[in-house]
Order: sequence, then structure tokens, then C-alpha cells
Amino acid sequence: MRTPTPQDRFSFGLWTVGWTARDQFGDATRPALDPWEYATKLAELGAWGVTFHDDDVVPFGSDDAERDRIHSTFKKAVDDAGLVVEMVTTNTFSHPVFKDGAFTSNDRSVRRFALRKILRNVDLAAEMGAETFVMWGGREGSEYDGVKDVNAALDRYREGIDTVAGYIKDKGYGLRIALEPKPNEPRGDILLPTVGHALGFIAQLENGDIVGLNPETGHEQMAGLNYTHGLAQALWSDKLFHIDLNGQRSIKFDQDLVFGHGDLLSAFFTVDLIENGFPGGGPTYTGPRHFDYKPSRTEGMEGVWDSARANMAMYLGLAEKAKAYRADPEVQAAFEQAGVLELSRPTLAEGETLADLLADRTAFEDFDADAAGEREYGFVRLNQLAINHLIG
Ligand code: 3MF
Ligand code: MG
Ligand code: MG
Ligand code: MG
Repeated sequence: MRTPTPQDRFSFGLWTVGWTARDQFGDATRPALDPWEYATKLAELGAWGVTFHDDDVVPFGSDDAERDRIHSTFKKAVDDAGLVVEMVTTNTFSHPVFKDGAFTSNDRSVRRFALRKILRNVDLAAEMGAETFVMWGGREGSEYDGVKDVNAALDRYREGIDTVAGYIKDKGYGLRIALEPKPNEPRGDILLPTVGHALGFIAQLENGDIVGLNPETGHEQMAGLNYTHGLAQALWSDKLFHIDLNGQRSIKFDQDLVFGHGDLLSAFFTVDLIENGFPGGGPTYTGPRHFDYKPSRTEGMEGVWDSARANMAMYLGLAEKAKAYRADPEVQAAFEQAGVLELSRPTLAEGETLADLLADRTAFEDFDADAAGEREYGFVRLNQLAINHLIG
């Protein structure tokens, strides 16, 4: 397996390798390094970019002088390591002030504070040269249905996102917002729980042209959904701005495993879509290959770097297999039998009117539905060919 290079455009959140493994039930099992130490090490491993929450780099509540000092040290280390800061995001979930949310907190003063915290982080993102500003509304939600007026909450959510997007436009920043859906955890229910909900929300925005999605593998899978299909619909909608790759084993707490360590077959098709696009052509994803995972609590620092490497190795390995899968003549023939490419052909012929369709006896009156019902699609064979490439 070749080693990753910056051309692969792999990036990591600082909070991933930087997680000290404190969880709901236990204390940290690893030390915290300085933010720039993680960046330097990630570059050594072959990563191209880093991403961070404001509070991953500068402790919440630091004064402006301290904030500036830490940012310069961090930016210098990132530049020296040859890394890019491709995305910046805001922590609106850790501090107790956000316990009932940020943009959708019932407390208006909290909503105003959240807006200010996010707006100044937009300035920072632009300064750092980021292209994407991710917004995961981790505390936007509730445990109890009676405590949240969801109609008002969605109004406030829209007000917040539109205000931030409008600010980005006014300032002329080269930034796009990517909303990150998640069904639950830490709240019992989180607003914009899935890719589909978030797409519906974006359609209601005034500045929705610069708002898209950052879907995470595990988040869709926590809702029992197909991550690759989620990416596909986001692409189809021209809204796939960024991705969070990781692993999840079925519907349970947010595991944040290494990419491919959850549903491996699903990971294969995710990489196939990202690398090779839709079989029949169409929009493609050209953004970063960003990992949002957590090195398991059992791991020390050696395990942290091993797991970071594992994400990239998994992706590269799957990319190689997905290329071979698409190039395989047997797969091409199976695509043919399965009608995979036939689906790209419009149902009405070019120039055909509805009247033409209604007059076409072969489409209905003379159509042999029983014969068509006997078509052998060969989907199982095609899937086995994919699996042979995966395990071969
Ligand atoms: C939580 C997440 C978040 C977001 C991050 C980016 C802490 O499950 O996935 O990671 O990805 O806040 O905005
Ligand atoms: Mg997550
Ligand atoms: Mg997760
Ligand atoms: Mg994430």
C-alpha cells in the first residue's frame, strides 16, 4: 500500500487525534499535547489539512491578546508543516451556556452570544484561508417534546444561519457553510437530524446558495440510514460541500471508529462514489477527504498515530479496489444486465411529448408486463463481484 501524500487531500480534525479519551463514564486515558504538535505529526503521516473548533486551539474565555498569540503560533506551525487549514468550525456545545442550544436556545441572550462567538470565528476561518465553515448544532434539540417550540426553533435556526451566511457575503469571504446533520447525542433529539432534513431546511434559507452539507458516516448510520445514498442526494442537490468520514457499527451511541472499521462494504461504496462518481456520470465531489473519528479509549499515543494512519490506509486501499471494480469487464457486463446504465436514459425520449407517450401503445396497451416482470437483473451477482474486489 502506498503512503498518503498531500495530493490525496486527507485532513483531520484536531479534536480527533487530540481527544484525550474522557467519556461519559471515565477519565482521560491520554495526555493533551499542544495543538501545533498534532498538526506537525499529522503532516509527517502524509495528511494535507487540519481543521479545528475555536476552542480546540484557544481555551474558551481567553482574552484577545492570548487568542492572537496562540493563533499566530498555531498558524506558523501549520505553515511550517506544509499543511492547509481547509475548514474551521465553532464549539457551541461544550460550555454550560449552550446546554439548551446556541441558535435555538430558549434563552435569547444565549442566542445572541452564540451568534457573536460564531461570527468572530468566521473572521478567523477567513484569515486562516479556510474554504468551508462547518456548523454542527450539537445542542440544538431537546430531551422532551414539550420543552421546545420546534416551529420557533427552526425560525431561529434559519435566522442564525442566514445571518452568518449574509455576513460571509458582505465581507466577501471565500467561505461556504456546511451544516452537519446528526440524529441524537448529546441531545435526545437534535434538530436537522439527517441529510434529508438538512436539505429541506437549506431550501428555506435566504442565503442558501452558500449553505450546503457536511454529512458524517456514523451520524447517518446512527439513524439506520445509508451514508452513501445520503452523499448521493447531497451531490445531486449540489450541496455536498464537505464530508466527515468515520466508522459506526449499527444504531447505537456515536462510536467514531476509524473509517471502514464499521460497515466495511458501505465504506467501499462510499469511496467508490467519491473516487469514481456515479456510474452514469453526474456531479462529483472534489472536496477534502476529512476524517472525524476518535482513537479508541484503550489506545495510547502510539495507538493514536496508528489509528490516524489506518484511516488513510483504509481509504487508499478501498480507492484502489473501487478503481479495479469499475474497470473489470465482468462488472461492466453485470452493469449492463442490471440496467445500471440504462437508468441514466430519460424515461421520455428527447422531444417526446406527453401526448406521444399516451399514444404509444407499446408503452402500455401492448406492453407485456408479465414478460418484463421476468427480467433477470443479476443484482446479487453484481454485488458479489463488488465483494470479490473488496476481499480479493
Ligand atoms: C459530533 C461531531 C462534531 C462535528 C464538529 C464539526 C465534534 O458528533 O461530529 O465533532 O463534526 O463539531 O463541526
Ligand atoms: Mg460526529
Ligand atoms: Mg460520530
Ligand atoms: Mg463530525
